[in-house]
Amino acid sequence: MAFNYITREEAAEMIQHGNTLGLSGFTAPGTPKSITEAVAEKALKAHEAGEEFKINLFTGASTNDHVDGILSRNNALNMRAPYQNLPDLRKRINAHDCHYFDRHLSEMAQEMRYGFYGKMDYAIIEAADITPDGEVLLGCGVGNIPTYAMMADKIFIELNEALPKRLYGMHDVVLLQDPPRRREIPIYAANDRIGSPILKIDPSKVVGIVKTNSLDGVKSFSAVDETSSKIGANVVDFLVSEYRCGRIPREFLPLQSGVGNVANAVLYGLGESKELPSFMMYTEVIQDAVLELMKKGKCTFASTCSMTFTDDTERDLFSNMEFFHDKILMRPAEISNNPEVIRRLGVIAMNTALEADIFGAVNSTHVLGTKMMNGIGGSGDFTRNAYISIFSCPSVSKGGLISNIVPMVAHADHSEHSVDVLVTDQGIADLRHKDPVERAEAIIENCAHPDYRPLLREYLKLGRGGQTPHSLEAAFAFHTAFSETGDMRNADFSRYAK
Ligand code: 0RQ
Repeated sequence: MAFNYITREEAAEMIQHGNTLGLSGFTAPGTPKSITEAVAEKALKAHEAGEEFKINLFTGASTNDHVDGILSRNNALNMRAPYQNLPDLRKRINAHDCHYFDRHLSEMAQEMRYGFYGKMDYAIIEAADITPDGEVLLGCGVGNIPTYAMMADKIFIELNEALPKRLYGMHDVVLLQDPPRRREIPIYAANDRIGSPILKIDPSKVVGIVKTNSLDGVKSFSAVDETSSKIGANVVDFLVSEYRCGRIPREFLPLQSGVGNVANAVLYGLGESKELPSFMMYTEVIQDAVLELMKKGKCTFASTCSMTFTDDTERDLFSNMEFFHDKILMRPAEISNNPEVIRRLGVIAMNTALEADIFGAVNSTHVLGTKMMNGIGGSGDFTRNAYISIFSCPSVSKGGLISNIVPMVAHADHSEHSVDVLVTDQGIADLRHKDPVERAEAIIENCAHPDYRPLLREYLKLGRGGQTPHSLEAAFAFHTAFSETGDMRNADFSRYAK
């Protein structure tokens, strides 16, 4: 079938106020870069003319400035799910200009198929190539596009000429059957392939192809700072000691790692370790550090949903495809983050917390309990099902005004039932095999910043009995002190004394 090549403005012309769109990609890679900009411009003109114009948007995870950035600045998002990480959108969400619902990334696609979220008008797919009969070679991230492409009434393709055709073979595209007919997912090792190298779509649904030509534009990380490198070293020490005493098998286990500086520092630390063997990853994103580890032979394979590489690393990959091609497989989010597979493979999960409490509950999403930061992302998918689940964060933020170890988290994303190990720049608290008070002692003594240890010890003594001796009156004294005085160190527990 001959496709229609159109401009991004012609595509945007077709998209109407109230339409629901589903995009390919996961983080910036694989995410469209052009049509949504024209939609944002259309929204701006409509608003200037006093007309309503907002769309509903489903993605794989976070996106890029061409999507969440400009659409938010132009107030063109009515509803957004399942994850985001850009300041412009964060502002809209916290001001209630955009209805955001934050879902476990492994669940988004199936819930869309179950009919929980209504109909989808358009899917926009970034492609490296497309054949006339609808075989799409995807870009550097998959996300939920197999489901969105199947559900959407119409499809736009963004054919990105910067993507090499040699990406063929680096995708494992699968569409799961839904209950009660779902079967097991036959992945028994991180490098098992179960699906197709291409996404098959109905070519009659394609209403236009827009050409683009740009890399994914992932921002570089700042150099690993002292705190991140201490956290990274502590995580590596923990893994080495587990390995030494045989609680991790000799051939090691696949790793999952979140995004950001700490995740990068941990991976570089693992690369330096002489004692740990080479390993595979079963994760949702791979960052620059993973490519370095592959060059060193330390990481032998990565199953992921996206290659979240900075542009320089993306260029490095594209010019060394012979070396990397068979070492990376990109899968849909419902496979990369699938609880069944994570538990079967024994994935070691490493994620970042905003704050953790002395009993081991973790807040990953809400700054000081109320303001949405990014979302739960894939952290819940991995944490709940991991062989060992590790959370890390700096012991303090904002120069010490905020303790990231608090009496009680102001919002709970991961309960103490799922968190095995907590790591900060101060040290490691192994929470396994410990009752709540033992966990609190380990977290206060090993993970809290020394400035906050006396206050946390005082809080623990205030508890009014029970297995988890919280003081419900004083549980948010740190947060209250911060909102009243700008410094959690001003928490005053004397007023709660028995
Ligand atoms: O603020 O930017 O103004 O300096 O929060 O903190 O320490 O740089 O942490 O960038 O690694 O993000 C949990 C948000 C951590 C992230 C979270 C302030 C701090 C700073 C950022 P500034 P850091 P990171 C894989 C798995 C959920 C999703 C997930 C996340 C800013 O890791 O979104 O795990 N996780 N996905 O100063 C107030 C506190 C604070 C605080 C830090 N307790 N109170 N502010 N900050 N702690 C990825 C995917 O799912 C795709």
